[in-house]
Amino acid sequence: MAKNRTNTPKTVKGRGGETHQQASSANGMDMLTTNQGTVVSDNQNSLRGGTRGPTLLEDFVMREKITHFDHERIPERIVHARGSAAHGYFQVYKPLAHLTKAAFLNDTKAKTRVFTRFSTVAGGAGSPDTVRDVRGFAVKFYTSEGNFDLVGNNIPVFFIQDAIKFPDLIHSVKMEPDRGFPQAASAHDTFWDFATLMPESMHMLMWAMSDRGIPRSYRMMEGFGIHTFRLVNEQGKSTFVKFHWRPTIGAVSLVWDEAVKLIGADFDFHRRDLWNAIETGGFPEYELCLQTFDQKKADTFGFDILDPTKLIPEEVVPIEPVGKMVLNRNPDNFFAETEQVAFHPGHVVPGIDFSNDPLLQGRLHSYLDTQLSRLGGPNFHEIEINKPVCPMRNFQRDGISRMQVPKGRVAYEPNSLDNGGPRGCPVHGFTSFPEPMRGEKVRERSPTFADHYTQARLFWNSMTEPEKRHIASAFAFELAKVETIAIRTRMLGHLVNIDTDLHARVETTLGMEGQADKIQPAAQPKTMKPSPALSLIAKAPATIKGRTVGILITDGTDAKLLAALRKAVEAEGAAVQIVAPKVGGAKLSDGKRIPADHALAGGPSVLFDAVALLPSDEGTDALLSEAAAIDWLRDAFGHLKAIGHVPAADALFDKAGVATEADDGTVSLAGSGGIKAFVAAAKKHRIWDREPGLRAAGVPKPEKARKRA
Ligand code: HDE
Repeated sequence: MAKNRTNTPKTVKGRGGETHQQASSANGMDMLTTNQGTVVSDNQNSLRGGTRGPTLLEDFVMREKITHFDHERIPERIVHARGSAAHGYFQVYKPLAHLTKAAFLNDTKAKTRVFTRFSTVAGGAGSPDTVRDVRGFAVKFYTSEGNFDLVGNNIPVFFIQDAIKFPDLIHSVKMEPDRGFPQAASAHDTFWDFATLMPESMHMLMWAMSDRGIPRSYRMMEGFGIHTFRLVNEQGKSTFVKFHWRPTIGAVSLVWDEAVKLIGADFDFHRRDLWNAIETGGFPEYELCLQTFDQKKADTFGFDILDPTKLIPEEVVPIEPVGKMVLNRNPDNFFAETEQVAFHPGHVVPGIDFSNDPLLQGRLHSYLDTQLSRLGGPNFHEIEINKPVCPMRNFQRDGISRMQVPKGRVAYEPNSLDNGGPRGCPVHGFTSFPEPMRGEKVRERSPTFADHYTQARLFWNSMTEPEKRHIASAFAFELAKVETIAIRTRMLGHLVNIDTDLHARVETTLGMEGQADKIQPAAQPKTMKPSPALSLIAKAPATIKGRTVGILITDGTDAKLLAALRKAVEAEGAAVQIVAPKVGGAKLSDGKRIPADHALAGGPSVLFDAVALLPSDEGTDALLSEAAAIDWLRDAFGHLKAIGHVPAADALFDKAGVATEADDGTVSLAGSGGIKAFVAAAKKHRIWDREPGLRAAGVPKPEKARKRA
């Protein structure tokens, strides 16, 4: 057979009569075959009756190829359709035997393989990345005892308390069924109609409207398992647990105007960011942290640990870092891996167990069910990305796309014909924690789930002032897109119950003072002690590690300064990207030409975390008539970024209406210490003090006005 397939260079005729040297033959590469293994002679022309005649039905090569193509898509995920993933590993810091018998949480030497998929929730598979939405954070651990999936989000609470409401929630946020829009957006009537009729969603709404809804990068966001789970140790002792992921380079977000503009500048911003970081060796890392507690402690919380709309403040139960996940390899094939990966909260290993959270309980049904339609049948566990790495044997048989070829007569158990066959094992097998059960069969929610405002208020009270502004303006933005006035006034009524300052900011930004509905809470909200750990800004590390600094250059840019700036930025673990009027690059002051990463027209400043403008005098003259250059600077300023500049750029600042010494984020790079000061400013991530001078939305109402209202 091999002999028949030796490569002999071959010249084939193209459609237009041109000739192609067939790469496979010419380069000694494998020959192209059909799916049945027959070598294809010509992949350019279908079989015709005469060169100008009809295509023949007989052409099995073309028909196989096109039939396969016609069936390339599988149903996209009904939620979390848009996502990106990466391979990596997880390693535990020290054995957790006191908490769990799970092997991968006890063996400090084991590098457990993982596959992690990040996603948005509402949009379709082709929707943009930087929309306001919750992000999925799903990790598949291929452990020595089977796959464990931690299928979480970047927000620690959820909209609803009971799985039976999930289809309603998702239908309300998806495109409205009659008109087919808006895509990937909560800012429309049906979402807010539903949410305002479901007071239990109030806490989650606060998070979704906060900066958490617009993360800067999948590499820079936290993850949460949300529900209370159980860890069970060798002695059978159960400990409640909440799972957290913390990115080691800090969690930071976009600003709203930037997120909106990014949708135009780079539809795939998060996907590209994750891919590029891994390709260039900047491997994303996240610490797995646990909050563990027992029932006695839980009884002191004042809320129900089975209620997924509640979190446990870290100040009440500290989080303990127990291990690290490193994502160090991009998928080889997006479809085969990222698209076909099947997560399921029910994929657990001995030592990890569920609680009775009614949302979690419903999820335990949904994820297996959804794979049946998405992946075509019950054998999706045989797809490469879903296969456990430990042995997998049982008597399940057949079904669509069965890959395994089980041997022998026996497909049942017990059997006496196949004594070597697999049997259940009470010692190593998964055993459920024997939680005592009692109660009547009811469709009823526990009264301990009734408080819908206390933690929404806790979240608000734990925010810094910039974060409060963003939350208030996000509510106002979304409600302004809601056409039905009654829905807006209903939401204003809920905001009164959450916090009067928040309500005042939103009603003023909307211009709807005094129109809030009166809403009687089911349980009177309480005021909890603020939890500073809930604020992103308060705990943002001073770093530019993993960030990108965009530098605008022109012909004649000071080569020495550029080199020094690049060195300083890269020394901090950040990347530099060069933007020039033309992608061919620019000739620097030393006569050398350097290429650009972006042409100015395709490299707006929204793509970068901090920017520097290093044009020459002549370069500035040319940039003054480039709207893209003015927008570059204006947007960087408006998006509160650190901006380094040289005196030659002054005229550009004038034209953009930005002062060269506007604040400590606009830094002259010319003098000594300029680069250091710029890096220090960039490490703040944003110059928050600049914001009130730029945007009135969401600012607190003057005290007097509030009292009057
Ligand atoms: Fe999901 N969810 N979900 N979800 N979810 C799915 O499973 C569902 C919920 C989450 O990258 C689906 O394979 C129900 C909470 C992530 O492939 C589906 C309920 C949390 C992903 C499904 C919830 C999540 C999904 C769609 C309410 C955070 C993407 C396709 C009871 C803890 C996983 C699929 C990936 C995906 C059902 C609520 C996280 C339909 C019924 C709460 C990260 O099975």
